[in-house]
Amino acid sequence: MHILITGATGFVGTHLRHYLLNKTDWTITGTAFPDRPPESCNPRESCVSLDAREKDSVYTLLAETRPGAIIHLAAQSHVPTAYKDPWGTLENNIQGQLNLLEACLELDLKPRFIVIGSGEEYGRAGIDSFPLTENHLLQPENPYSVSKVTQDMLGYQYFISYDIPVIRMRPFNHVGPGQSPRFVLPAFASQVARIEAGEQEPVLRVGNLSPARDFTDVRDVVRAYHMAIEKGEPGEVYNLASGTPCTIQSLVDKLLELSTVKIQVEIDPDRYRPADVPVIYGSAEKFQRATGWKPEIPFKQTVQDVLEEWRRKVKASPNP
Ligand code: A2R
Repeated sequence: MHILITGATGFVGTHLRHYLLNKTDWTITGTAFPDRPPESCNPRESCVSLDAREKDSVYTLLAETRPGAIIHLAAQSHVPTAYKDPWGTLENNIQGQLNLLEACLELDLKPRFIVIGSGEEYGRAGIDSFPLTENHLLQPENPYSVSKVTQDMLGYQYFISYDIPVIRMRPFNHVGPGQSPRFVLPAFASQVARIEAGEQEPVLRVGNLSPARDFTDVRDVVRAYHMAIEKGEPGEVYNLASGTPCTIQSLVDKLLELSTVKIQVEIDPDRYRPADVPVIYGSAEKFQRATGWKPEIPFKQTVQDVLEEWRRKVKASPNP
């Protein structure tokens, strides 16, 4: 089996490539943005530059590689950036996926195509709707989640219209080593590591601590994507979630528990988002029934691993 992974050098893509190289005998083509050269490759993978917005480049790559599966991870994945540049996010996320689907059509390819949506597609929901199932209304509240609803629906449409075996995933928040400090856990863990190293005054600057989110370790997420390829039902949509809400406050508490020094917490209004959905958590029961997947890594372990990662980074190079 040959698999194409777009966005292969991103947070999830990096874990996914390592996972698949360890657990399968598949060969991989991984794509990275043209101005971010791919890291060195394992003999079973080739790394290529691709801007998924460029139709001809996508067509050429698919014609050359003719993958049996595609996991399309390439996306503008950061909500605050989506507020700053809504069209950039919509264009990037929709165009990239459309190019891949159209290329499959033109080349008469039928790869198992994993479309990555988001738990954010559900937006705000009444308190009695939790945990959210796949049947819940989609009410996206920011440009990023609108782009994800569109990717999700495009995937469905190409399955219905052209029988491309698209399997749609709606992962809720995922966290773990390697995530950019633009995201909440590494943003806080990097500060704690700097404080411990004496590089920052002992004040942790945070945004709104009250929202509750559903966190799954990225290593459980990539295991799920592998299972989706093997056992997911084409045309179906699956949530990927822990099923447990966790407030940002409790995430901060876990970090403070693990810290070796005493730290004060200070609210920074600049870190607030225009609209923060108060609670989101989902049910992955449908996916569990289809594949047997369950998250395995406890959240405390994830927090510990991310903090350790930042301790190493700060030690290796001050102000990483
Ligand atoms: O934005 P960059 O320079 O970090 O590059 C990202 C890349 N990417 C693209 N590659 C090719 N053509 C494009 N038009 C394009 N747009 C973005 O995809 C980055 O290397 C990768 C995505 O990785 P992350 O931002 O680290 O996202 P993550 O957390 O790995 O999420 C993977 C998927 C995305 O669809 C998210 O929306 C979803 O899971 O949560």
